[in-house]
Amino acid sequence: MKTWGDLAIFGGKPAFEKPLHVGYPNIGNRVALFERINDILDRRWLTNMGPYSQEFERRISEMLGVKHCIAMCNGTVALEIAIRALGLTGEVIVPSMTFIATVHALQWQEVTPIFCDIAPGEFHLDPEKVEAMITPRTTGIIGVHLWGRPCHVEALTRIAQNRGLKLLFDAAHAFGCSHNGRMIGNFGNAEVFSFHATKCINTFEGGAIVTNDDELAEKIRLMTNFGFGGTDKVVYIGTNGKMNEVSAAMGITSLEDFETFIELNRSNYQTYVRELTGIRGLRPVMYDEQERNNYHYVVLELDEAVTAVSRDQVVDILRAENVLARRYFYPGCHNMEPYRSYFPLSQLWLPETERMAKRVLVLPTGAAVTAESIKLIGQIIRLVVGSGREIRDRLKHLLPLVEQPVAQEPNQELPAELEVVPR
Ligand code: T4K
Repeated sequence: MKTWGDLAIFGGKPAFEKPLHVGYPNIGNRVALFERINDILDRRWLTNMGPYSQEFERRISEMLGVKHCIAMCNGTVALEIAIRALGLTGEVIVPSMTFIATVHALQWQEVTPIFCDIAPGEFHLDPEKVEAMITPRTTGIIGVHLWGRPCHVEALTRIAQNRGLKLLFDAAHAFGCSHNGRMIGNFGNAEVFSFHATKCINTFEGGAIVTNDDELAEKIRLMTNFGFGGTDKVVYIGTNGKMNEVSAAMGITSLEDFETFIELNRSNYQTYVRELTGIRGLRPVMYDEQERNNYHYVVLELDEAVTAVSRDQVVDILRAENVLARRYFYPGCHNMEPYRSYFPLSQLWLPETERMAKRVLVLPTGAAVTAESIKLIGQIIRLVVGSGREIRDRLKHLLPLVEQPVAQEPNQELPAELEVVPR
């Protein structure tokens, strides 16, 4: 058992020999995967809506009870295609408390992202603030089911219906989760999943758009394959968003082991909650046990006013111990380029996002950890918070390990390719 003087950040031996990663990939049954890959090679059908990609789509539709699933090469392209297929233009309301891809997908389509704050003490768009930010130029809302916890689906749906707006959900983190007993994937005009290596179901790189709207699904399929409506017949502007067969084979193999992945995540999450509950100034972010959850993101909220050590200091200390905790999603998209230059005053209307982005950290889970390693991580965090003042004072003499990017001035001279004036 360490004392705080033995912490690796002060020169002690790291608690873990090898780094423990957030987003350590789930692999599943290798034999089944290799069999499928051999089959792909034998068949010589490597991509372009092949049998594995069709099977992957079918399995997802069945699992979620959604009419259409269109598999994609990654979640970001899936967002871009969904934005385009929904006809979003002008302004779209979006949280800043998300991964940058949600926002870039809009800007990439030359749609202006309008950052809206999260609700106090929460992590999701505040529906009241969304309503207040609607202008004649607004065409849609993107809600994000952050860390697999569903956002305010009903309130956003009501607003979108009343105001004639499209509603898209970024469900990158929420595959296998439910809301009011209904699987995520069935809400809004469409929802987008990511199957990146770091997600609970992975296709190396991949994503999908799911929707119950036949016409929209048809449009998305065309857009995903260059607009081809038949051989040599292009009926629509499109791009290449297709999922290849090896990715689909990985996805199917992942799906077969999904319950095992979830069970491990759930057990890890419960161990973390046991180890980290009751520490003053710390709050594990809970899942709603009435719903289906993927338990894929273990998130901790830290109140520096109570713990004396800051969230960044805790992350530094953990990283020195080889626990590579992440600050998802610091510093908030509005503090990243090109958005901080477009909206230099946005911090003023995003106080809750600013506050929350400085308080949360995500801990390694899945196959990266064991119950023993979680207990050790819990002990380190307890120790650090228990000796918060002493550690804070001693850390003053050390340089931070994690980058501190917000203290710069907004970039006044953007590279030419970023000079897209918000329209
Ligand atoms: N919307 C939301 C809300 C999202 O969170 C994301 C993606 C998207 C949209 C877009 O979906 P995709 O286009 O990516 O399908 C990672 C992922 O690359 C990204 O997919 C994910 N969200 C985001 C939350 O996490 P980074 O920049 O943090 O990646 P990186 O390289 O730092 O890796 C993350 C952690 O995973 C590290 O601890 C290392 C570990 N790792 C990573 C890979 C690739 C592994 O252990 N093995 C691996 O193979 O973005």
